Order: sequence, then structure tokens, then C-alpha cells
Amino acid sequence: MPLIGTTEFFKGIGPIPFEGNASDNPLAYKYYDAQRIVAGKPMRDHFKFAVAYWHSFCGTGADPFGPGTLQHPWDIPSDPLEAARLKADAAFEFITKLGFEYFCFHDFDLVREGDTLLESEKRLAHIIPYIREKMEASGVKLLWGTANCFSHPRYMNGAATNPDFRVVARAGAQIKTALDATLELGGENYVFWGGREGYMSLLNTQMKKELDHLGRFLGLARDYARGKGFTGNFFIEPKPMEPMKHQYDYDAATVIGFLHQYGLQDDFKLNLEVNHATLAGHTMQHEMEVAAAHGMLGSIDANRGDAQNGWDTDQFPNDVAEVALMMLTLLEAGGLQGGGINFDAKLRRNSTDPEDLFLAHIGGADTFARALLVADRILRESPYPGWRRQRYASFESVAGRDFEQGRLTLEDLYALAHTQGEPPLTSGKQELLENLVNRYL
Ligand code: XLS
Ligand code: NI
Ligand code: NI
Repeated sequence: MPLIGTTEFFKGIGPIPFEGNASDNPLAYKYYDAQRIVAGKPMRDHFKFAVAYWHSFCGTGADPFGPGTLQHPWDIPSDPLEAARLKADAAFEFITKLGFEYFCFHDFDLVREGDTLLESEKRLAHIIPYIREKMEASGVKLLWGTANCFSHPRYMNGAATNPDFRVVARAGAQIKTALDATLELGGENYVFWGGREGYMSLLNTQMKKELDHLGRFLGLARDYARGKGFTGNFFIEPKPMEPMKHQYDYDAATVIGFLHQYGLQDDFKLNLEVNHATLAGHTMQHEMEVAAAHGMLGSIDANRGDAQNGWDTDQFPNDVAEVALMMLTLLEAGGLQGGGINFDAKLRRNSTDPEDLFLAHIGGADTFARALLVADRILRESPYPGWRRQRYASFESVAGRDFEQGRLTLEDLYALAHTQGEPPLTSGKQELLENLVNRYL
């Protein structure tokens, strides 16, 4: 086993400093100043930036039209355990140099899955203590763990919603092992993304049965982890489609209804992803508003889609205007509930220099930092919060309050309508607000 840090994978790149926007150094933060206090706390704590193990250290750039373009020096095909250790060395070197505090993983991002359940478990048991050493040595923490219950062919018809109970049981075993790994590494949260929990055709699908199975399955996972002393959050990550035609965790509103239906609402919150919101036909701010309205704004997978096409391109965030609106909602909601900002984003296939991975994360962090500063100024200095409140001022009247507090009947509304006359047309002032936001960008 190589000693921690014996090989430097990202040679010539040191710790990424904050240099401010006057700096021409591409390998420096322009806006992300970890210690800077914004709205009462350091930027670092607003974001809890995390690196996604899968995209950054497992992805090779392969797409349906061609193989990978990246050859990771840690990918040794003949020796999965040695490959896993080298990958961990590279990952922790990268995260530490970026100055991020967190990472996220799927079980078999850490080490390649074996041919049997037993072999897979052995491999995980081998690599987890090594990861823990790396975490202790670097201070890097685990934002969340999850299980990859979608890549292996056995999950082609779903995991918890598979029509074959043997596959459901197999998924249960995998989730137990992934929960154990997350607990062992002090994971602050645990994510379920139902990649293949959905259908390709309703002709072969009993939807109600599958939803019941999913609800039951998640309850078992919660009970197991709570029994082991896990006090963190469970998150569901909504996504409407891809890989399936339809996925049950369609969007925030759908998932919240599901959680209440199956009694999971006290343990589960949402991990929202920007590109999943756009696939569902929403803005990310919409998804965040829905989650925040239910006290379930747990965590964010940061990326962006492409306005000209409709799939999950998982590009790094770079649109300050989009993220500024997200940060307005984040600040007004009082922050994330237990989660952070995980860069669930990948380099473009033709970005093949080792430094590209740094540039992508630096750009993402700067986009969020700049957007947070914009949103904070809008809330502190502009008439925006006042204008927004003013729109609902009529609910401060005696009758408006009575309505909100449940003291009016439908007959009362009828009587009021008769006395008040035709209500005036009141402008929504959308353009005024859009222009105002642009002044701060
Ligand atoms: C895929 C999802 C996935 C989850 C974790 O679209 O974003 O990466 O975040 O399983
Ligand atoms: Ni994601
Ligand atoms: Ni995604």
C-alpha cells in the first residue's frame, strides 16, 4: 500500500488561493473567499462545497458515440484495490488543493464492484479504512454517501421498484452496505437517487405496487440506519426521466407528496439538482421554493443544462444570473438543511488537461460566491423584499388576517365581495423586478 501522498497526481498545481477579481491567474478564486462573512456567516459555511467522486475520478468522457478521452493514471484494470487506493490519493489531493471541505460518493465509485455480493463487500471493507485515514489526515468530510443501484444490468428494471423480488432484496443488501460505509465515514447525509425507479412502458408496469414497494423499502433503510445511530438526513434527489422514460421521483412537489404518503416526511428532505429541475420543466429556483415551503430544502447538486438541448448534460455552473435567483431563495429560506453544494458536474469530453478539473470547480465555486453576494445585496440594499411583501399587504387587513387564520367561511367571502365592489387591477410589476435584479448582477 503506497504511503499517503507519495504520488502527486496534479503536478505543478498548488493550493488554490483567493486573489479577487482583479487577478489574471486562472488557478485562483476570484469571488470565493472561504472566510468572508456574508449574511452572518462565512461563505464556506453557506456552501459546504463538495467534489463528486463519480464525475471527477471515475468518469472518462465516454459517450454513446465514442470511448473515454481521459486516461486516469489511477485506473489499473488488473488490480481493483490498488486502483481504488490510487484513486483516493488523487481525489484527496485534488479536494485539498481546491480547499473544499467535503466529498460525496456512490459505493462503487470508491472501488470497482466485484463479481459477487461477498466480493464487493470485501472490497469496500478494504478501501473504507483507507478513505477514513485520508479524511482524518486532510480534514475533508463526507457530505453524503449513496449506492449505485442503477448501473449494474441486474437493475435494468429498477432496484426497489423491480418487479422481481430477488432484485429488490439484492438492492436491499447493497443499500445496507452503503449505509454502513456512510456511517463508518461519518457521513452527514445519505442520498437516494432513483435512477431506474420508474418505467419504460406502462404496459408492463403496475405503478401502485411499485410505489408501495419504494415507500416500504425507504422505510426499511431509514429504520436500519437510525437503529445504527445515524442522526443525519436522508435525501431524495428528484429527476423526472433519464435513464427511464418516467421516474417516480419526478420533481420536488411529487417527492414531497410521496414522502407524506409513506410516512417518511420527518426523516427525508430533498437533494435538488439544477439540470434535473430543467428536465422537469422547472427552474431550479422553483424547485428550491417548493422544497423550502415544506422545510425540506436539504442539499444541492450543482450543475447546469444546455438551453439548446434537453438532456442531463451535467455541465459546471457558470450562469451567475441563474444562480443568483437560487441564492435569493437560499438566503430567504435560512440556508440548506444539513446539506451543501455538491458539484455533480463533469468536464466536457474534449477538456482533457489535468488542470481543467481545477478550472471547472474554481468557476463553479466563483459562480456561487458571486451569486451569493448579489443575492445578499438585493436583500439588504434594494427595495425588493419590501416590494414583494407589499404585494400581499391586503392580508394585513382585519378580514385578510381572519381568512389566513381560518376564521372566515365561504359565506363570509361572499358577503365581503358584495360590500367591497370590483377589486382594482394591481400590476404584478414583473419587469420592474427583473430590471432591479439586473442592476445587481
Ligand atoms: C444522476 C444523479 C446522480 C445522483 C447520485 O443524474 O444526479 O449522480 O446525484 O446518484
Ligand atoms: Ni445528482
Ligand atoms: Ni444528474
